[in-house]
Amino acid sequence: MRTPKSLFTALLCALALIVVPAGPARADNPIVQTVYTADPAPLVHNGRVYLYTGHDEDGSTWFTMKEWRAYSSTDMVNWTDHGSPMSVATFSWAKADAWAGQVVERNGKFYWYVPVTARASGRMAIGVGVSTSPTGPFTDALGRPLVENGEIDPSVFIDTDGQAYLYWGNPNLWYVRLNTDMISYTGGVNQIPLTTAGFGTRTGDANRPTLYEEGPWVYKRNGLYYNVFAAKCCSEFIAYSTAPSPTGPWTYRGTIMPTQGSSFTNHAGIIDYNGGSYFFYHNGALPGGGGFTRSVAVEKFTYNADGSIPQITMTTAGAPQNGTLDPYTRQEAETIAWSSGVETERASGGGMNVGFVENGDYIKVKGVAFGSGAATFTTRVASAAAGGRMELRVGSPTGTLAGTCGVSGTGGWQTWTTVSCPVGGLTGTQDLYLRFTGGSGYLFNVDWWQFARAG
Ligand code: FUB
Repeated sequence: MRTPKSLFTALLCALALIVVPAGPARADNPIVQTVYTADPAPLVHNGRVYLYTGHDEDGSTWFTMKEWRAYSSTDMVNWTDHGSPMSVATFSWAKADAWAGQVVERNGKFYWYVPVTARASGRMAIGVGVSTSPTGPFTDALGRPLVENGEIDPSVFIDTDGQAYLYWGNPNLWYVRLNTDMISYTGGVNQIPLTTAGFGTRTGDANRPTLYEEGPWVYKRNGLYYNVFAAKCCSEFIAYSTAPSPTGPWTYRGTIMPTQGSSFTNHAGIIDYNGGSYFFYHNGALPGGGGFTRSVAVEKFTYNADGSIPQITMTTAGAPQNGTLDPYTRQEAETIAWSSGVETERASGGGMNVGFVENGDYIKVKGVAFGSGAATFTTRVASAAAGGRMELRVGSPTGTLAGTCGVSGTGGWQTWTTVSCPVGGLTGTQDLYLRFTGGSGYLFNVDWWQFARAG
């Protein structure tokens, strides 16, 4: 038996019904609508952006987080869901709290540094997952914590000379010099002095005289070292410091993102990709969202000429699309710019599929380059129920109908078949909506789709 759709999804459906019909194309922030996500950690690898997040459980009243999630994109608006490649259960010595981590690649292996609560001590510790693929699965690299001092939020950075550093901490700020194996360190655990010159001045909290709170994100650009962090509490804002070396001395440089967005925490990750700079953060923007039900979002920005970072404001529009999506190659159904009602799950044949689809749910795929025209749509579907219809619409969920594919029952939610239908009017670059219609209950699952060109 499949579980009923979550309260979260029901709220999202309700919002979609109120806001979406006949309106303009929806904004694309937050990035993920199928679950609550938090603590973004982007990674650029082989021309693709991988986005690692935490997962706030529906209805949380604390940071109730059991697993991490992974997504990827080449255009910053259509994100492919890779599910959960690592969870608290990956670490046999951990008991809870899949909090903010970061993934780095070295010598073909991907290392995921994460804070979790250690079973034996009950304290926060930093574990390391490892995989040969950016989408996992990840296994415990050590079988024990790499470091354990009760503090959180690891950020890892490999300098141009090959020396890697692991930073972490709340309320303090620590680092170790990682060895090239990325799972051991030399030189002991070092504490970065939290001076007001380095991290700004906080008033009203004698125990925390500087603005540094948590969530460091350390990187180098044009020879300057940046430490972007969550400042003050609560609510947090995002600030940064710079230094001439990875170990300081740090100079406070001011606010990047002011307190905004109905989550009392924020958490930043910054990358350069395809000539642009991108700032990832989280807020409480989805229906039911708040401090413990957060969502990851992204904005594009440009560094000032002197290397300083401009102030960035949360938007619902998000980053502009970087390129277009090719409908003539196979696209995973879980590649989504915006969705309403649907969820994702592991597909029996590997990867993910879209499921829990009900009448009126839809998926938006942004900037689909149809060129001179598409003739046929083909999709891989499964249904343990009676099936339904997949409407292909342009511009909005109620936009012009380009074609309809009928889906029959296949005898199982993972019993897949391929169906095709003719389409018309799909030329140029359009936002494509896959809209699901049919009777009551769950209709069918979708694994992938692809168009064929006219002529
Ligand atoms: O997500 C749990 C904690 O909330 C993170 O570790 C912090 O950075 C804050 O975002």
